[in-house]
Amino acid sequence: MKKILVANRGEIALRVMRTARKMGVQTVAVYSEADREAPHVRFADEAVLLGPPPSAQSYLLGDKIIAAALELGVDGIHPGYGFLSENASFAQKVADAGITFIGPKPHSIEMMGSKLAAKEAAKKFEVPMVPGIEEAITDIETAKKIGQQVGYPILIKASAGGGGKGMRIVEKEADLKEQMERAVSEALSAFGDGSVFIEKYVTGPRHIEVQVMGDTHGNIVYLFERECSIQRRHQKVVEEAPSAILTPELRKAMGEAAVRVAKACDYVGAGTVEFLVDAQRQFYFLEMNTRLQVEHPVTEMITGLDLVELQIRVARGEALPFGQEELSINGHSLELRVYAEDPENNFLPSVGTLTRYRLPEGPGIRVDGGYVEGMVVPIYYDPMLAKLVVHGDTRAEAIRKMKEAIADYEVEGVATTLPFGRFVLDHPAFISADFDTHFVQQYYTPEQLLEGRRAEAEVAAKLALRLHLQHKKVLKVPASMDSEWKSRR
Ligand code: MV4
Repeated sequence: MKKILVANRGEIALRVMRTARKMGVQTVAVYSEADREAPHVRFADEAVLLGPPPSAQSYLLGDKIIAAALELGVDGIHPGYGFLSENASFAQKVADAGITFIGPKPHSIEMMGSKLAAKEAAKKFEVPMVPGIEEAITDIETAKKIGQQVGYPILIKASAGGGGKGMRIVEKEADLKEQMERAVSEALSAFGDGSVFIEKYVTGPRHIEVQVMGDTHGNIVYLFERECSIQRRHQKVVEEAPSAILTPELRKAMGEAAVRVAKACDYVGAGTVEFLVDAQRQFYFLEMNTRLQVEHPVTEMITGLDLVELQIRVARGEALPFGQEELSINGHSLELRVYAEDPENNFLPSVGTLTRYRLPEGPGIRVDGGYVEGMVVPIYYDPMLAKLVVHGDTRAEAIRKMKEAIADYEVEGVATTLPFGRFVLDHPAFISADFDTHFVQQYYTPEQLLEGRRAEAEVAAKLALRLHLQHKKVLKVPASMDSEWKSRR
């Protein structure tokens, strides 16, 4: 593989191209009119304009991207995350054009894209699943029966959904009919597929996912877990690896279950198997994401591996350069997603110009970003500015480092989720690792940040007062009295 096109933008496009360059592979960027000056375009060896800013007219134009790749003699396409990354027909078209799709095979993407097909496949491989049903249900009588079997509350999920889209909680049988009808019609309009299924609703679970990596020689390993319970409306905010609650036994059981899920869909490349873990530490398979995830850096930090390099190597047909026994966890890593969103104002996107933008640096600090000072944050795409990632020998050290890094991160011109990150890291429930997916809902109100700011303002005021008083004292010193203190200044 000599030339790779990255069908993405922003931080992930840059991150992929950095590894490609490190491996001596040429890079091609694609971009929209909003991204003409973007760092991923400047970094690439070549760049191709796709069209106007909206994704549907640029980053989602699979055929145009493939045509550009053919013209430039590209032999591999990396899709990043989002956009075309989990589009089986795009992966197929790339292969049909004689280009390597740096990711799983189209049929693996397709199988895991259907939550029902995924559950059916996983069930044959003895992967624990939430009590419920692995078939699409249409009639209310069947639904009632399942509800009675598993007990309320139950959750109706859309088969074509995922990542929290198309879910409905039903508290009691009396609500079932109405909620089912709504779920089906929502699934139809959102995904063009009205298939829904039912699971027992696990209350207060943790969301823990396992990174897997497979090659074309039938080897699949797990690269341990990421704890992703700190999320807001299905948008992850803080991720960490390893999870503070897994025992070595549970880690091995979940890792091996994840590998079985990957085997069930004939997986190649980097993938993530999502689990729920309940208060009794039982784990249940939820779904598999057939892409490199946003939060993959925390796995890289604790394993010392470059996941993009591994993706490229297995896409070239190389065998994984290690076996499961050779892998181990080193230290602890945290990631904070820095969004241009205002946490004091319901996380509304905060667009504007980065009038000041300085990144923290130091040992154990990594920032994966795609912005520089002076850039405008476009309204067309995900408003993530960067991922702030730290590594420490222990969880406590990682938390300490993250707090320092947040303090050293300077942004002016747009509001960001940095203060929200500070709130999370200061919270006793986070520090003691005693939290679940309801953390934000349970503990966060915008007033908490205002409190933090008041405390900061108080310190600033005290400092100002002290300086003022010192200054006054200096002024009072008569000019003739040349004290040692004065001459030293
Ligand atoms: C669940 C659940 C509770 N019980 N399934 C949300 C994302 C999607 N992957 C599945 N999700 C959930 N499925 C059962 N049977 C709770 C969630 C859930 C959740 C999961 C992971 C991370 C954050 C979450 C927030 C709310 C609900």
